[in-house]
Amino acid sequence: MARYDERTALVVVDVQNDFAHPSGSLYVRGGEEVVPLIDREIEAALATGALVVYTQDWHPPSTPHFQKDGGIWPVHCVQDTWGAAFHPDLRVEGPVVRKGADGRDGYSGFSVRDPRSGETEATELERILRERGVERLVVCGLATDYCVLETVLDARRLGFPTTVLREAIRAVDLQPGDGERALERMREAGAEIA
Ligand code: VGL
Ligand code: ZN
Repeated sequence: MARYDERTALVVVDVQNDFAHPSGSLYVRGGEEVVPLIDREIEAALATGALVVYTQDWHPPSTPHFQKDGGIWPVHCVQDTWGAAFHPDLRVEGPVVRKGADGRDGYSGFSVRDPRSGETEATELERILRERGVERLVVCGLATDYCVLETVLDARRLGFPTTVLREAIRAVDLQPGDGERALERMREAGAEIA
């Protein structure tokens, strides 16, 4: 269990059916195992008055992010579908940041990317954290080698001391070892892997 206080926020990355449920279209192996662990973190965070923020991958039905439209991923987390909904056992009590609503994508909770021009733009995540006086982050969720990785790298660029909850993340591992390499990159960026 991480330590929480009013200057710490727990960031819960993409704990959605398509990643966390065994019948999800981009199921991350072991994804459902992190849900009870994350719920315990959420409870501990809320008990100390810490903010809990959630991100949600939120794609339109067609986007260059999907294989069928020229990208690499099976269709997943399409807006307002079962796959995009949070896992039913996840306790949701805090602001939700949706990424990709307008067809932009990218993996970080802090920014979205225009798939054609490559330009990036901030989401509301940083503003939410700064407005509440958050100084330090604890990150968990899915997937280690994509959205967790990019969210943590952005958090470090923005200067937040960041702890990653190793037991409460899982990797896609398109290539064996991707998850381990992602952990190494997060460590090199100054994140604490707990
Ligand atoms: C993610 C692949 C595609 C993630 C999102 O949440 O890590 N991975 N879209
Ligand atoms: Zn996605």
